[in-house]
Amino acid sequence: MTRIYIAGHRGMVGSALVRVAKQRGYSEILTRTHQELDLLNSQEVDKFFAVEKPDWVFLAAAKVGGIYANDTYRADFLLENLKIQINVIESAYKHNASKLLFLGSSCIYPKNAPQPIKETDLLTSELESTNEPYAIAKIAGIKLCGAFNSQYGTNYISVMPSNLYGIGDNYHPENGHVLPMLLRRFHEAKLNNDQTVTVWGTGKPKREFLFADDMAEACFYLMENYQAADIGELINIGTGEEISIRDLAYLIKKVVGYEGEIVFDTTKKDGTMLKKMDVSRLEKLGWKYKLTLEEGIRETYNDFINNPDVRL
Ligand code: GFB
Repeated sequence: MTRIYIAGHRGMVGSALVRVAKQRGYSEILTRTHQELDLLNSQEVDKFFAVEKPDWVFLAAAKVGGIYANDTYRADFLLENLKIQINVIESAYKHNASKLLFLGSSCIYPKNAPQPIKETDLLTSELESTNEPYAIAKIAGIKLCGAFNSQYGTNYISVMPSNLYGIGDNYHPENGHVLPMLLRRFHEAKLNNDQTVTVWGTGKPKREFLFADDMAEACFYLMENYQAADIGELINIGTGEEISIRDLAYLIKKVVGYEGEIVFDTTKKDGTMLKKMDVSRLEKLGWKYKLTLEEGIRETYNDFINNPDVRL
């Protein structure tokens, strides 16, 4: 039976990977909390791999956050993500993991990349400043996986998801991503009978959103059916559909049932204006997303309401 290690299992993507692994019948699923295994500590990581010897590794552990967190904690985002990636990828090699899936992000692509963004657009022009440290760390992870594959014949796959949302997201009032932050803000405005809800920026930027459990299905689909050689250096995972932040806000307003007004705080940064990905390569490999954005937001809102601890 394949022994699977899911690094970052308590995060939104990691917990979706655990759910999907169980649904697909995997029984040897290794997970460690931050207290049990500090992924920033190379000795601890090496010892874990030496003892547990996982066959497959899903590297979903990372320091993540929205535009404000990325732009504020620039050194932390670069340093911690480089350390996590180097420790896990090197130990996977040293202890003969047969396959590894590395989770990147659509923010690795140039801020003015032609739309929809293709995998070949990587490093063709400058990055978006607000999340450049995170993007550089993720690009380094992609390049490290590719370098191991070329020098040592390993089978490491790098996947680039669009903006993700879903069960167990981070609802931090400052450091979260746009969708969970707006969901929480509209919910609290409804409870408090607030007249208005503020949305950051102009509302003009567009984003592509993928439900985390759809993303987890795509990860297992690729790991079960393809090798790194079939996929190339990286592959986009998304819906290929985009929505403006403004329209997203009105959609969330509808799902939450908030009756007040929406105002835009243009003193806050917009970040990248467009981030729609070309997902045709993944579709050719036989995978397509399931949940529409409205269905996904409704499921996420139910999780938010029924699990108050996600708001911590
Ligand atoms: O999810 P988000 O913070 O990050 O989306 P990015 C930011 C966009 O949503 C900007 C607008 O245009 C913001 O102005 N926005 C509106 C808000 N209201 C809010 C709000 O209340 N909170 C937030 N956070 N944004 C991230 C990268 O970029 O994309 C990460 O920073 C990662 O590293 C992620 O790559 C996928 O989409 O701009």
